[in-house]
Amino acid sequence: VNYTGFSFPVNCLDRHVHVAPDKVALIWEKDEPGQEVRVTYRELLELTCRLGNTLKRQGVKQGDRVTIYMPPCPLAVASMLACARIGAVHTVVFAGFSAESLADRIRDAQSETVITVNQGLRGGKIIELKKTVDQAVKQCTGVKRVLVSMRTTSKVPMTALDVPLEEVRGCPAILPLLLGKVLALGEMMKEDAYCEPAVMDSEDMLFLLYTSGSTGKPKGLVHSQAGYLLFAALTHKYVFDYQDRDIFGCVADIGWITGHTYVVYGPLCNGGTTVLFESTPVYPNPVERLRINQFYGAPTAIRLLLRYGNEWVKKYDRSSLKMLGSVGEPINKEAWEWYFHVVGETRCPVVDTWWQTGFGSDLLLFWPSDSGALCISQAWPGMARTIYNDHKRFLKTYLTSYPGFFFTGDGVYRTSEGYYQLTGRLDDIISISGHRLGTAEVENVVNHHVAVAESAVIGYPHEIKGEGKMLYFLDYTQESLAAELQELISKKIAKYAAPDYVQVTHRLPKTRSGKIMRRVLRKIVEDKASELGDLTTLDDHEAVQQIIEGHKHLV
Ligand code: 6R9
Repeated sequence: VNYTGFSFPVNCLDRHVHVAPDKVALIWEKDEPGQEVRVTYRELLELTCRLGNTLKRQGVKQGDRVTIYMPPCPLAVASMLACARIGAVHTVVFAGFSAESLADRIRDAQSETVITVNQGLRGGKIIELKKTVDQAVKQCTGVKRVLVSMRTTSKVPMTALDVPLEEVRGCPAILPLLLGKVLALGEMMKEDAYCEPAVMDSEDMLFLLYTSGSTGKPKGLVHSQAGYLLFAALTHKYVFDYQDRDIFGCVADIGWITGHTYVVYGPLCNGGTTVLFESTPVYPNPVERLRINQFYGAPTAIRLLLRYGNEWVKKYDRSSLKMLGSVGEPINKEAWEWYFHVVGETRCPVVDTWWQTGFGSDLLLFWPSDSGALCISQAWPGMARTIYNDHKRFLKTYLTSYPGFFFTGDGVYRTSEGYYQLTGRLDDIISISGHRLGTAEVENVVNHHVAVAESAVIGYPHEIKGEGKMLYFLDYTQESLAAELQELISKKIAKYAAPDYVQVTHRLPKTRSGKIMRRVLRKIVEDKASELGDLTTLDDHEAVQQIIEGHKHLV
């Protein structure tokens, strides 16, 4: 078979079905513990084709945008691949976003089609995803159809726009995803099991993914067909040393770029077996049960897990692990040490991968001067080509600050040997009495304290110093440690680095992918709690309210 010229679902599916049809492509680690579902390459191809044909019959054309609002599940992966197969552009929206955020993204992408499920399940809790879609769609006149799959047995109200994917006329509702096997039924079953892949140009749009800037509305970064896939496959193979029979466990939601590249496209293009985590998993259990070889996740999860101590990690067999990855935020020293020594038993290299939505894949891999702006001098295949409908903003954000370079917005140290260490976002650098201080530096020291799980250091306007410092931390013992932490920072870094105020909090405001939203905290300490800006990615609004309340009593 000559695959040249085909769009890449062929690269992710057909090519492997040819040589190993019964190889497992996806292991879906469901919310219900221990009930994993395995989907082979043959089954995933069939599901993708039937769904691709369904989309076509519903009127979706090459170049049309399709919004996917689903938790990680085989049908969500098939939806992404089905869009790619027919040349449509998918835009996955994290299934935790509100109706408003979803509506914003549907409108910006001008999507006429939404794919969703009746309900989601997370930590045993029902999430009314279809209801959220209904609310969002009411605000988007352009939406012509909503394809609905069943994740749970509950019927939900259907509207005139809805197309049930699995309903079988005259039969009791059969719930393919619940039966433990993915069978294409209902609307999908009426379709042919093969769908001819569209022929695309290498620079055609493959997907749009929204990432929220610190100000302004979320940017829809545009990824291309060929460059993106090449980079995804390449980095998945070489960064994680992925071998043919390995089981790859990336604990990212598919609504984040990490999920696109390292749950879906990278592993599937390499013919691998990839784990789809639906819930917040108790990691060591699936590592033992599924014999995961590479484990890839965010520091925020590692920091929380290490607070539970070593015993519960050690009681599970982790001998299958060969490689550990970290992504999303700077990994602090304590978390790194625990990950390396306890989780990986000093046997597994920890690869810290720094990149952004607009990069497509990992770009800098490091562990170890001067701290400066991290800029990139050359283009790479996986880089986003533009911001959807706003090319000027793309140029302004990335390409004009340092002419001739791609500006990342991150700060970095480089040693004379050429090692890099990320210090956090440049807008998180605090300038005190002329000293420039990265927030990550102070947090590194604070996080080392036994009572602190996570912390955030924030600058605020200070009459004398220019900027003062405010420290937030998560305290599990709940005693006040302010004085102790101030002393610790003075000793480990410098006196000027010690915070003026310390506020104890039980949760920090974070994005859905686990990044601490320091700009929200900054507004609070600047007494501008009414101007918090774009909060669509915030995962816990109550945490912010508590911090605002707590702050009133502090200063
Ligand atoms: C992949 C992803 C991008 C921003 C980026 C940087 C931070 C990501 C990091 C890291 C230090 C790492 N970041 N990985 N900082 N070490 N290993 O996270 O994409 O959601 O677009 O965020 O995340 O500040 O600029 P995205």
